[in-house]
Amino acid sequence: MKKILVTGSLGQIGSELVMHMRNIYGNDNVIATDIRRIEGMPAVESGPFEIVDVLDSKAMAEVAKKHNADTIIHLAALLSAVAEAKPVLAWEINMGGLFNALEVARELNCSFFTPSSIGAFGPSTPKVKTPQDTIQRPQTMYGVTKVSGELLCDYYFKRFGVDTRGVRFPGLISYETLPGGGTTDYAVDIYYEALKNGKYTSFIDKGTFMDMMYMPDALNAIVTLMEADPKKLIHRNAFNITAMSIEPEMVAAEIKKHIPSFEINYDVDPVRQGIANSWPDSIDDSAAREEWGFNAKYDLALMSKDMLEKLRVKLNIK
Ligand code: AKB
Repeated sequence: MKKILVTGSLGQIGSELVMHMRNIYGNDNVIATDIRRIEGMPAVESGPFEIVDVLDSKAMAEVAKKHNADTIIHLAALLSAVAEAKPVLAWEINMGGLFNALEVARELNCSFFTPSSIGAFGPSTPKVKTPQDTIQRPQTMYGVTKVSGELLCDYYFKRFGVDTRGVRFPGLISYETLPGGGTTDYAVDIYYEALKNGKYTSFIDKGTFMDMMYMPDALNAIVTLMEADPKKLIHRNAFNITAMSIEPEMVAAEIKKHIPSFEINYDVDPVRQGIANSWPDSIDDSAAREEWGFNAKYDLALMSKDMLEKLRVKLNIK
């Protein structure tokens, strides 16, 4: 990776990934793009930034050519809850954007990364230690776009030789940028509310296990996979990766170690609960460990400590 173009770079993953990769590859070598420009954001201010709507394939190709991109990290997509509320738009953005980005990668001979998700599984998938290769019949529009995306990336590799790679991300937790409209968002909101109000009302019910990961591990995973020896990659586009399988009571118990008066209660959102119920409780990431050495550093305890410390500073709470 020498010149890396990132789409959706002001979103939850992109805003941190751009800064992480600029530290590794140099500010000028990571071209941040997004559908809008937000002045003051580090990804906008610290290196090249271009407005790109991923549905405008011509504009995307022009920007990639202008900067001599050799790698595309395609992040622009709608998350699960928003996609369920706006399924037509979700198909357009998640599939149309991906198709356009893959075409640019094909034309310019770029390496390519795009994330899939635990949302690519469905109710008929084995729920515990979900295998790398298994039944994928999701019943959400998000899931449909994620499985289709995995297949499309496989196709571009096999048919056109595009060096496509990807992971199935679990819920991602970070203190920098909020996720927008996911099912796993409770696991981010809870830390903000713990510090601001000392209590949290969860839209996901107690006992609902889902895989999660702290953002630093997710950023490392992207870079490690993209730098991995291609000869060792058997799965390429849809590696299961995880750091922890948790449910709301476990997060609350961890927060209580730092804020003893913290309280959690529940007002379950049937849509997001339904989505969560259709996802695995835990996934098996042994293929990622074996093929490219994936290894998450943060467990729930380490992540919670860091989240609370960093958010205290960000929110200016003593
Ligand atoms: C979501 O909840 O939609 C995402 C995901 C797990 O893909 N965080």
